[in-house]
Amino acid sequence: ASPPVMIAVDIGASSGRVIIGRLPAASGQAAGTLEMEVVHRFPNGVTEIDGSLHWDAEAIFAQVQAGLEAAGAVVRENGERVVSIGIDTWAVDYGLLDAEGELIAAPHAYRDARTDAVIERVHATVSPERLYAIGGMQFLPFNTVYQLAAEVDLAGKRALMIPDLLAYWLTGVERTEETNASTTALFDARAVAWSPEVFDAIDAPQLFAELIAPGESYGRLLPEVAAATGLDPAVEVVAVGSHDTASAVAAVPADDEDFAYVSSGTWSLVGLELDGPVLSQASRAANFTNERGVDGTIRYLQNVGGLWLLQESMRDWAGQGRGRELTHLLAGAAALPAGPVVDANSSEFIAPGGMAGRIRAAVEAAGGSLPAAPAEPGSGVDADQAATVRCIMDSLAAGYAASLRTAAELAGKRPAVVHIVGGGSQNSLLCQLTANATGLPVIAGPVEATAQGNLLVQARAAGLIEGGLTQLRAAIAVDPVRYEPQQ
Ligand code: ADP
Ligand code: LRH
Repeated sequence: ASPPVMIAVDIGASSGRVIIGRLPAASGQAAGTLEMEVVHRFPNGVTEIDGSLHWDAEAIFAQVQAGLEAAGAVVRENGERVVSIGIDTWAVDYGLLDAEGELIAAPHAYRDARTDAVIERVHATVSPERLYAIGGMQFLPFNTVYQLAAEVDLAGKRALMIPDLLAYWLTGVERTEETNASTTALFDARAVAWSPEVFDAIDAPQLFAELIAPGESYGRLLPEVAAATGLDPAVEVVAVGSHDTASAVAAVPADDEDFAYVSSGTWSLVGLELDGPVLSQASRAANFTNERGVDGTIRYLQNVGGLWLLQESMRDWAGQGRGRELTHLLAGAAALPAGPVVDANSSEFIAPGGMAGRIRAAVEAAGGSLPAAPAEPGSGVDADQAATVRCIMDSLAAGYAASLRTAAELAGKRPAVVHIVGGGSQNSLLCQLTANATGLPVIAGPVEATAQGNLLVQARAAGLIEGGLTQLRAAIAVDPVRYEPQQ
């Protein structure tokens, strides 16, 4: 029989990839190790339409189809067989469908400011305390509950979260994957079900589709999708931790010791894996979230501003004609001593644009300073750029350490190690600063943890691997780099 493979569609806020995963059979006692082949990469980002920020979902879907077509070609060439496709993306955003099941408009992106006007109104009908007691969500201005409250007319409409929208376009089946549903603040963390109370409070119909858990199948490919991609119509689209962070945490290469993690990409998601939610007032006051993970775990974590601050600073400099390579910027920052820090968690950094200037302003507001931009930019990394990048790294490391300390206190845990996964795990300055700030060893990698978590859940659904997260984690491909805390 032809060897089975899985396809991961993993789309972050800054880029997407389509990856073929193979899980060779275990030999003797040792579990097999996941092998990955990236067949398609594409940039992602928000699009401004009439002054507000959106995702071009149709363009993203075209990239997904292109990736599936590329994967299909590789698989045919190798004489393999695709058993399933799994999709993960960022959380909280959704597309609205009309009565015919057509997408009404490009989905709003979470960095859009439209919720500013409604948050107080929502809190007047359902208090932040009550919202937390139900959903256990960190207050973030873009939580789905506020986005829905900002919609003008929801009558007769249906909503699908972004990964579910892509799965719907592949299969024609409407479902809401559970880990992502848990990020909406419309979800009851204890009942693991939608919360009618919260929908009522914002006067919205319960417009999301029935829940589906990681490992369950949405259904088979639509004939037209099979024809367009060259894949077999028998291929199933299987739910994974469709919230990218859920898939990333599933692929933290932890062994038995108590661990903390940082899923480091556009955002940094910093926290612990728990068996149950922490819904206490102390937890609310500390603004920790209880997102659902694969296998019913709880991702007890906090969103820290993340490499978005760096991405946006780089975009700024490129616009000024002094774009610099990431590796050069990081080397420039690593050569400097620790400098001023900003609160990377602050909502002042959520919106795009003018980031380097906003960081400078925040440093100055706190009484510090960064070198001025030169009148005549040099050919290499300028002093202000190196100092800004250094500030971002010091601020992220400080933010990680503060979040982890609080998480450990509130959850009554003592993590022995911090795993950093995702694109940021390649940032050795950030990894070392995190070890220093937390006083714990940092284990960096894998870079593509999210895709690995996605593929391993599919592999288990296909019967290629058995067991819980411990067994799945034993199959992760990683050559981790370890950083010891230094003074
Ligand atoms: P997302 O899934 O949110 O789009 P990723 O996990 O792909 O994000 O991480 C993207 C980030 O990874 C970039 O913003 C960049 O800072 C970092 N990164 C990518 N490549 C490297 C590298 N070679 N060295 C250091 N950092 C890197
Ligand atoms: C990371 C992420 C994060 C969410 C944010 C919207 O990609 O999914 O977990 O909070 O995007």
